[in-house]
Amino acid sequence: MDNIFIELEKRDILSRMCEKAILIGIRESGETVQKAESHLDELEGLVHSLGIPTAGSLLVNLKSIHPRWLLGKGKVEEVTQVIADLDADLVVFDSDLSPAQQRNLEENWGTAVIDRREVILDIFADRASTREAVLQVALARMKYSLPRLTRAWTHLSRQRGGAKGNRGKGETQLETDRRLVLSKISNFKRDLAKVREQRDVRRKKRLERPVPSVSLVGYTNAGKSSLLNAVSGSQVLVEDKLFATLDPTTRRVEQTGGREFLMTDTVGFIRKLPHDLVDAFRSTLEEAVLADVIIHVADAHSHELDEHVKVTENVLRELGSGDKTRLLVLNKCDSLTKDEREALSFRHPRGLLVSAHTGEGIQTLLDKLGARLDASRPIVTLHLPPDRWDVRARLHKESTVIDEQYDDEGLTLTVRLNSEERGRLSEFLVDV
Ligand SMILES: Nc1nc2c(ncn2[C@@H]2O[C@H](COP(=O)(O)OP(=O)(O)OP(=O)(O)O)[C@@H](O)[C@H]2O)c(=O)[nH]1
Ligand SMILES: [Mg+2]
Repeated sequence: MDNIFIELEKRDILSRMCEKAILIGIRESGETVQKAESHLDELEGLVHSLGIPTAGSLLVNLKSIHPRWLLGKGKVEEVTQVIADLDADLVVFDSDLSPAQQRNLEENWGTAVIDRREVILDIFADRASTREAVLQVALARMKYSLPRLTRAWTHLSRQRGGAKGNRGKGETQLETDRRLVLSKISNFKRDLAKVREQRDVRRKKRLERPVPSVSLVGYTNAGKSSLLNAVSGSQVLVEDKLFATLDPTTRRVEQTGGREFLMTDTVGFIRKLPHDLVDAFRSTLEEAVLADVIIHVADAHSHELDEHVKVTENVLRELGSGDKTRLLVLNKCDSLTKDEREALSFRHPRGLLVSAHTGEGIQTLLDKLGARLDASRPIVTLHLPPDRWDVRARLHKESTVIDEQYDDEGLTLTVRLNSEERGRLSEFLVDV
């Protein structure tokens, strides 16, 4: 393998080699301490998801950005002391670091330094299991690493006995490395296109039977997979970890009254989700937002509920589904006090209080969902003459038949049809 890819791989597993992390939260001007602290808590959750224990954390008021280190010189020295006191080998920033800042801080502190984006990329890399997810994450990682190649090269040249006097050679090498990575990126894109083609074929197959579709979207850890399990009685992986789900999982849900729908659980969102990841997962997410109804699941117990709702709405808008109607589910209501419930209902009058754990509110959710789906597929009556049994066969295969009655003149069917089907079968429609 080319050296550059070995270097990149080393970088990819860097955080996994670390044993004790210090977290640095940045309080931006105008941000409350409480909000900055809950962002820091979220970062701790992310780092924990990587399996790295946190030894300590610092909240820094950032008045101005120091181009070399992001932090001011005094702060950098303060952190040096904290690292020594706690014997940490990793420093994690909640905000983005430029490649140069990252390199300067690593050299200064003698520890690994990563930012929030890299943590999220690492988690996604750990979780990815299907070929599509693996490729998507690898692509996002490469794009993240490309501008950081200078740093990879610095490490490499040091190993080879110092960069001094070698500078010219180093830069030529850097160019070659860049080209190698770019060509790897285009290979990934080609492989991804192939995998997506296969998924499209599977999706089209599903669409041959026009069962309505519902997707679950929302902030990570909101309880989307739990809700899918509660509604469909299945056993999708549920974990108290951020980004437990990366690949969309679809389940068929059948209800009484001839209602059925496909419900898809999907990757969760998070604030400052790296753009490369949104891009990488765009095709999987777009499929989710194409659903007939979108259920936005939020964790009602979280202090940051409103921010989570906003982040999710923003990503949905970015994916082009900002105006599609959706149901807001305020999950985990079993953990709320009576007062909290009232306050929440006041703040989110349209939100449905639900608990995937106790089942509270699930029936109401299904009723609302049913009403939305029914509105798009009303019940109609069709009458088929005896020579059109082919239509009957097709209806049974492709639609939801609720009832059928034979008589002397043929067959009367009660069916649910969407507008496209109603148009196609208009000659058989009976006015009732
Ligand atoms: N108390 C309570 N906890 C819940 C409820 N629903 C889910 N949880 C917990 O919340 C955590 C996350 O649940 P998941 O269903 O994995 O959440 P998710 O939205 O699929 O998360 P990602 O796949 O990581 O985006 C788990 O620890 C669940 O047990 C609920 O109704 N009440
Ligand atoms: Mg999940």
